[in-house]
Amino acid sequence: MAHQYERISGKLLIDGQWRDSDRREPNRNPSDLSDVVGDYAWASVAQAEEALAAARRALPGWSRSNVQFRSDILRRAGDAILARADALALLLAREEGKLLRDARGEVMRAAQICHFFSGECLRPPGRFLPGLRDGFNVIVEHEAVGVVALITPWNFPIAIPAWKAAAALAFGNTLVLKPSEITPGCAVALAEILIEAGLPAGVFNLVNGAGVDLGETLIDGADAVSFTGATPTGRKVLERAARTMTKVQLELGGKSPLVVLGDADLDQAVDAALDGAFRQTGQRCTASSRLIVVDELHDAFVERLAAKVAALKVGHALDEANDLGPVTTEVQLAKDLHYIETAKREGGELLSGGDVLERPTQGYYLAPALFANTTNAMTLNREEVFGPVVGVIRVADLDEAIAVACDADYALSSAICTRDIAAAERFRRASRAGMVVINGSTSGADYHAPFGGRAPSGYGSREQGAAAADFFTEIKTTYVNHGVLPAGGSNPAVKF
Ligand code: TXE
Repeated sequence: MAHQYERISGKLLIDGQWRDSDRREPNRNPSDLSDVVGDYAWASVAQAEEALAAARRALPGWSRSNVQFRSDILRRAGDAILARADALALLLAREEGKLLRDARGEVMRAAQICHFFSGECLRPPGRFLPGLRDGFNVIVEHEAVGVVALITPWNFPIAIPAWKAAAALAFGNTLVLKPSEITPGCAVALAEILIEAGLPAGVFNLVNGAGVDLGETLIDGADAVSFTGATPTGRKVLERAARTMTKVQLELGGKSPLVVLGDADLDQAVDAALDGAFRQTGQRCTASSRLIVVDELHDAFVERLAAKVAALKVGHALDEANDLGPVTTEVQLAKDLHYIETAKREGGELLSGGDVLERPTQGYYLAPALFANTTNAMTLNREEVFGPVVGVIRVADLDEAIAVACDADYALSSAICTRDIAAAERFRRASRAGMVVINGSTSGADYHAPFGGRAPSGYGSREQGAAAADFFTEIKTTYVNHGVLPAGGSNPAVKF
């Protein structure tokens, strides 16, 4: 029977048991507020503590489990996600408002990540070194960090939990996942899939609820916390973690520049801007949220982009004819409208959109907004909107473009459209961002490459690919005195 997530009665997963709680909250579909996607148990602090204790009990067994055993579980989980891709995509589109085709792409990414880390189980980093002292060998092992708390945002409700959890599990950690209380459905589905794939009780625990209520307990009780969310929230996580010296990995906000030079392929640059700024309703931390265009191409670029933005169809996430779904929450919609009014007040010229839209079903629909004549000093270009609201900044040349691009309080991603490879290299070297794209939008990362940015867009190790081992393992250097002396030149023990 094809798997269906008609209406989830979301429970907590603690020590292998699905548990209810005293508090339950409904989640509604931002495309159609009459559609209750599910009602979910919200964990108490005591239940978060129970989950941490379960993960602690499961750690000795899991961290020293057979790597093929671990690898098989992650492979089965990836297979199960693929088998349920349509049902998971429908659930994701209903709870987050992401277009169904984008939701399906995110589900596929979650499956690919599970398969990738299934392989990483078998090749953890580590080295064997000959000892400097006669009779010694040196083993450099990467062990599990321990109990890890994963705190995730609402904009990628299955991919981000998957890319944190699969990496954590691959390297022998046990974990407590606290998804965004706005989109818990996919996290519940992921937990079901991992349990069915054979995860022993207590290895993976799920506590839903407000991070402001559960965050401190999770940070205090874990050996490490991997957090993705807004920069101000990330700062609170870091401050709290300092008290217990909990290891911290933060993936935070962005204000990523897309630079367009005069020799760029105009259609490619416009499509990169349209995708990077507005796809997924602009709710991506790597969104191209500042469009920096040199005089030579500025007017043609703005004219063509404005026409494409005006033509974007905004509507129900399940209607494949649409280009954008709704904004995910009422709070986010209000934030988007605030930045639109502020940009107008500060002198930006609104070329398209900016209005709340009425649709057959009640939801949070916003016409994507494009501003021209904006400056890098405007609030719109200083602060993260995290919505379909973007400004164009006009510059004279590459030098000014680089100066404006680098003048930001974020450093997550950046991009440049140009045919001039020397200009691209100058931009790449100058960018402080953790990720750079040449001739494309600032969004769209590969799961086998490091993902993330510099502070204040990130803190600690990068995620994904082989870089994930930096956060999810701790190095242990072991000196073995086996006593077999060298046949040739020797180096008698030197006290150090
Ligand atoms: O963030 P929030 P949201 C950024 C994105 C935007 C924001 C949107 O750019 O700024 O995140 O996501 C929990 N202690 N990124 O609204 O509010 C909360 O319950 C501990 C960047 O979700 O920060 C949720 O589970 N936890 C990113 C999670 O933190 C707390 C990609 C995030 O919530 C807490 C995605 C607290 N005090 C979004 N308060 C990237 N760079 O990759 C809340 N939470």
